[in-house]
Amino acid sequence: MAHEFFMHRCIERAKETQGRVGNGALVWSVLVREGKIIAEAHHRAFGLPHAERSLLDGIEQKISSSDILYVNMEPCCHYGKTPPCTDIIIEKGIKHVVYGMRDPDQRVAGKGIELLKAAGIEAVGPVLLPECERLNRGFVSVRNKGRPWITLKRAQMRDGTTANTGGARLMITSQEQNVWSHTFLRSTHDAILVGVRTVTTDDPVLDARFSSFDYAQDDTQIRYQPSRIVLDPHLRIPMRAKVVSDSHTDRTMIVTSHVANEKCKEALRMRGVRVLEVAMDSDQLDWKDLWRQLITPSNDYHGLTSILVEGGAKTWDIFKKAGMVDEEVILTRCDPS
Ligand code: AOF
Ligand code: ZN
Repeated sequence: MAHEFFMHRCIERAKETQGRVGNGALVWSVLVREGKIIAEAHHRAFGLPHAERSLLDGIEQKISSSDILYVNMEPCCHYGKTPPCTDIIIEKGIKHVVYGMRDPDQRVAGKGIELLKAAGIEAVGPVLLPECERLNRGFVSVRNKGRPWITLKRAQMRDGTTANTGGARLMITSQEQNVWSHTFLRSTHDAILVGVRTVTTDDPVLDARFSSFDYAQDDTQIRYQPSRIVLDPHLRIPMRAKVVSDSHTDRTMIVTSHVANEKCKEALRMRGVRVLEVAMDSDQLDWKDLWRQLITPSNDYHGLTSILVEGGAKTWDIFKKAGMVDEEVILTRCDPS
């Protein structure tokens, strides 16, 4: 029971790191002495020390043999951008580790747990496995399938219609539904994706402005803003569209083809937009190429692990036909109008 209690804490707080760790895992760690948390730390951002290392590096008290280290993912045992967490756990004299799930990264994949056990450390887990896997569904998807976790979101009237026939913007969801979807969908994915037609009709901002997440006790900003991805094979996006002209253009990625207008590409790049040139055969996306570009860090881009596809109808179809859907959420207007 106690193990679940502290693991739950790791999971809840690890959610705060959404959007900050690039293509990495959301990880939080707590150190418990005689039933009380005496220290906690997380993997703050891409390239920075991991949760367990941050925690153990920062602790001044001597570790006692009954202290328990909780972490929602198996401690790593590889040299990546930072040294192995298993090293510092052993070095500092931790004798009990409770982990939430195995790390699916091939460099770890159970070897972290084996290493701890071989060093005489008790390693207990998995604990709250479904919750831990749900939290890191993006990271697991990238490591196991080579593509981000994809959620499709649709808003529809009670009769199933989703748009005005004339192509004008149609507001379907209530304010309450907007708060829900900004809090539980937009704020829990690394990026929101739409087709260029949605941009030309709705001119959306694609942010999480109605999110009810705010600030944690330690001032960690929980509300982060997801990246914005526009599928635009022929580069039809108007230069006045908000996603390429507001003050957050660095959060925008346009997915286009190699043959689209070079001048437009350059103009967008000058504004700070990331333009991804993806192989396409008569509008058929080369998915492998797209996923590779989105999940792979390069220079100041750290990759992503989850995408919320918001529309419109053509874009949903493309994703559904290709089988690129992990979860589907349909919001239906509740009042009779
Ligand atoms: C942990 N604790 O807090 C995290 C882990 O490139 P690096 O060095 O940041 O390593 C990334 C890998 O480390 C990632 O793929 C995953 O296997 C693990 N993440 N492990 O023990 C942490 N974030
Ligand atoms: Zn680590």
